[in-house]
Amino acid sequence: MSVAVVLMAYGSPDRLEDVPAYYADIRGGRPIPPERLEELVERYRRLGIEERNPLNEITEQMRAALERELGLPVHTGMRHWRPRIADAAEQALAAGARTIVGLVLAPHYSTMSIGTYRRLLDDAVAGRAEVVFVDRWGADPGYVEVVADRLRGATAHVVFTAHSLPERIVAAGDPYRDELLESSRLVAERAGVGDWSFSFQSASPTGEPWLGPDILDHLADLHSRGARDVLVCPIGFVSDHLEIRWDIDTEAQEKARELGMTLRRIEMPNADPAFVGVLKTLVERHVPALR
Ligand code: FEC
Repeated sequence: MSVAVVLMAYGSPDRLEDVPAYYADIRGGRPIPPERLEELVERYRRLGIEERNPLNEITEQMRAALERELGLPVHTGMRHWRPRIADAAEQALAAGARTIVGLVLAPHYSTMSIGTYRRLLDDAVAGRAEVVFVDRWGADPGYVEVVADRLRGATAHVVFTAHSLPERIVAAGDPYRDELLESSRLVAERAGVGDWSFSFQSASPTGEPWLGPDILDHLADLHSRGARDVLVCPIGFVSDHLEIRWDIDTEAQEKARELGMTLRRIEMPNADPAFVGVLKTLVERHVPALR
């Protein structure tokens, strides 16, 4: 049996000049208001992404570390940038993979996130190998411990966050919000943190309601209830990318400052060996022959 892993992530533009094409990919052909494009270019510029993108380099570090740990080929497949999920699948097949494990660097299932990654991988493989897909891992004890370890001893109010999605997914029975709340509860319990809450972040103005509360409103609410020190734990993300470096470290930080609050956030798992060990175990658990 020849096994390969396709490690999937949202993806980030390689250079500043790639932002228009990257954004067009995210929008899937729907028109982009010019001011929104300018705003996005400016965010990437302020994060220092001109000729190279340190955000994609983190994904590469995770891939290389997982490959080393597993002793199996691991190929990166990006949802919105290069190398594409389809490129990763072709590489795995060309190297003779008969079983392809699909693992997304996002712990919680939603039809709009993990469901889409799964469809992209299945379509790319098109029956030429067996696809074993890891649908969710937000309640995995190893992952819970990696995050809990970053919260132990916290005295500030802990705010768990995750990417928002259009509110209509809840009525459609999507498990995303429930999985996020359960993950937050498990991590808080494991870390011995009693004072915590949850909010969404990074909603897009697409003209329909998105899941809330948004972190910026939530900070104001916490302030009005007397909180002054906040520790943000982005439970729905695992690496330092735009949604962390901009939406939390820049926007939420500014909001906290305006309110006279102190805001810190946990270090993201990135390529921390303990987290790579969690990813390794997830792969092994899904392919019995690897155990
Ligand atoms: O570091 C980077 O350069 C990329 C950071 C990034 C991550 C990420 C994760 C998720 N997104 C999810 C859903 C949506 C939906 C839309 C949407 C829009 C954007 C835009 C940027 C962006 N997202 Fe994102 N997302 C990241 C970046 N995302 C940039 C476009 C600008 C904007 O609208 O603010 C709305 C698309 C539309 O317009 O129709 C929906 C979900 C995740 C978490 C799961 C995952 O990582 O795949 C869900 C990282």
